[in-house]
Amino acid sequence: GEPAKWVSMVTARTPTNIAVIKYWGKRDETLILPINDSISVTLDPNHLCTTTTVSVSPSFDQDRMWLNGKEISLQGGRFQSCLREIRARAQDVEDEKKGIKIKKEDWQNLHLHIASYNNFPTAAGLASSAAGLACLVFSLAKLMNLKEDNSQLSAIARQGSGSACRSLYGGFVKWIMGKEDNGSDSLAVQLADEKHWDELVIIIAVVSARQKETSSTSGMRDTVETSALIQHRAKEVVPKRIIQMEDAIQKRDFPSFARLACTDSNQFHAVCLDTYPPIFYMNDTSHRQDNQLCREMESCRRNTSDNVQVAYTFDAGPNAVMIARNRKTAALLLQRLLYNFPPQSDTDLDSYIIGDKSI
Ligand code: 2P0
Repeated sequence: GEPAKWVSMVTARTPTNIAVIKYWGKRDETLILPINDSISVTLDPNHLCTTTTVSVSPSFDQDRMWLNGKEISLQGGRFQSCLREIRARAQDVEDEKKGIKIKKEDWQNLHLHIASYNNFPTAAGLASSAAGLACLVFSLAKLMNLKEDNSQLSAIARQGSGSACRSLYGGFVKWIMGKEDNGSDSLAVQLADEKHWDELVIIIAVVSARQKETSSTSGMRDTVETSALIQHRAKEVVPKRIIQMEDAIQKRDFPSFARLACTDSNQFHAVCLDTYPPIFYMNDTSHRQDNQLCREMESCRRNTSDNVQVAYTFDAGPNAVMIARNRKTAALLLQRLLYNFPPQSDTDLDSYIIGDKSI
């Protein structure tokens, strides 16, 4: 008779990550291999996360994907690279109760349905691709019973979007650029888990939830082709900062952490400005916040002998990400922000997102 029809499903949730030493520039566009190491903080999964359900059934006749309820194409080279890499590592799956028995070679012919939701604005420079691709790779790896650990999975997620590789771990994460041409050693490692420095609080000022104008992919391509400053950054500046940042994280040295994060963010935006044609990710509101945050950091440093309380970083979009030293500082910071930058529907400042650092 008819073979039993079944559906096997896995749901996973992955937070986004915020780089404190930035990734900007590739040495290989297809494999997504970067020109420098980077370090990030993974947010807790209650804010800014992607939830993805992947399912497989013999009744599915093609791979399909929905993002926030709308069907999207899976034809892009990056999706296909991830799917190919995962299928190549798929294992036998057996669930007697549900009558599911999949041999590893069957995965080549079985089709997938993927449904993904972001709980934050897509492509507004809030690293939606990081959480999305990390979640896709992780949930598919569970569905297909892969034996690879999270670092090995991160090298697959990397081929979907560079920053995605850092979302496979919580806490503080380093993406090692690697030396190999085939990308096998370009992967993420956890520097410290989510409990290591759990008094930090992250506040994101959503200056604009609109789609950004320059995609990271084309922006960093233009930078590598035209900026002289990027070579200096990748070869001279970042290698030293990576060592210093690892040390600051390990010692929970907030003043060093803050200084490194802020100067690295500013150099990233300087490199964008050094690109031809120049890339402007920050708008007037971000620049005003940047100025104010800089001034506050400076006055903290002068008045209280290096007792800096807040770090900030701006990604490939206008939104400010602030990292407060503890909950008390976060409460004070938020009061000042709400006073100086009140959220109003008739301005371009929409809201604040507050999250703990931990996963
Ligand atoms: C980062 N950004 O380290 C840096 C800082 C934006 C500014 O990683 O082409 O979306 O998919 O590898 O990962 C954004 O770049 O670019 C990014 P692709 P991705 O978080």
